[in-house]
Amino acid sequence: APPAAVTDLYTPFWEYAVKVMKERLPDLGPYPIPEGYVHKEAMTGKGKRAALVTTDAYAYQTPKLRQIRAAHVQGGAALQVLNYVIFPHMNYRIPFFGADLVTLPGGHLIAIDMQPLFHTDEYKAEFYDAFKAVHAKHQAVLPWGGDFPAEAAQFFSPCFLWTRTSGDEAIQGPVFDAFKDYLHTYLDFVDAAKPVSDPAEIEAIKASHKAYLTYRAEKDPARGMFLRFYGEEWTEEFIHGFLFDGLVALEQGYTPPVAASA
Ligand code: DBV
Repeated sequence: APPAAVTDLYTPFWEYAVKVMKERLPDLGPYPIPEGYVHKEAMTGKGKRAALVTTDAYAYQTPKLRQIRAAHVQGGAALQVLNYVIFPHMNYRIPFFGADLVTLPGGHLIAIDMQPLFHTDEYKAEFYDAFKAVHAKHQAVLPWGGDFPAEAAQFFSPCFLWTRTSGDEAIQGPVFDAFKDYLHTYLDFVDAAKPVSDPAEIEAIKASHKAYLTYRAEKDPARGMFLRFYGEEWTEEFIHGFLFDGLVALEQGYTPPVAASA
């Protein structure tokens, strides 16, 4: 018989990320999570198919990184999600870190990227040229994930790692290896990042964050799942009040913090 599917594939990813962030981001501190959204559970299905689905939220920040957050959904071997995004403060040109690690009854869907703010040649040279060979190495051992919504293409980088696969070994081996490389490279960007002070450039960065946040909040592929499990009020607050809360921040007059030393 095939080995029983692993019911907790993504905890090692998140534990690794927290360990590395604690090592590499000395200013790491907690980021507030709205009351009642740290942990949620509900029963789904009936009879023999009844199962508990839990969602846990985690969040941090640093002087350069406005919000580092993750949502971890666990409902047995056929329902596991770790969605992990880092949103820099809007006076830095660095990309977003984005990982969407999804296991559903049909298999695993994995998206890992450092999502660009701009699509200029200069931006590509700054952040992606040096990493292209690493991306190619990882993508070569994972089947390309196929079509994704055309609208989403503008939010991915030339180093978008995208796979649909089955078998837990692929997650524990090549996907985990790729995740580590992307996270370390991203933290290299954070180390090197210098604040932007030109108001016009800050406005351009804010506009790019706004477009990304708007797309992701409106098109969140998890909305249907969350609605089924936890209802509308919880779902919309989780999406707008936590997962993509930068939109609210911008509406409320967000301005990037003044850097202590440039
Ligand atoms: N995706 C999220 C959050 C999730 C989540 C916050 C906490 O942004 C889970 C949960 N993603 C999730 C689920 C699915 C996907 C799919 C449950 C499966 C939905 C389904 O099949 O029912 C990358 N995630 C996807 C898809 C892509 C991504 C391309 C396939 C969507 C499709 O085919 O319609 N990451 C995702 C994405 C962006 C990103 C769309 C856009 C910038 O960064």
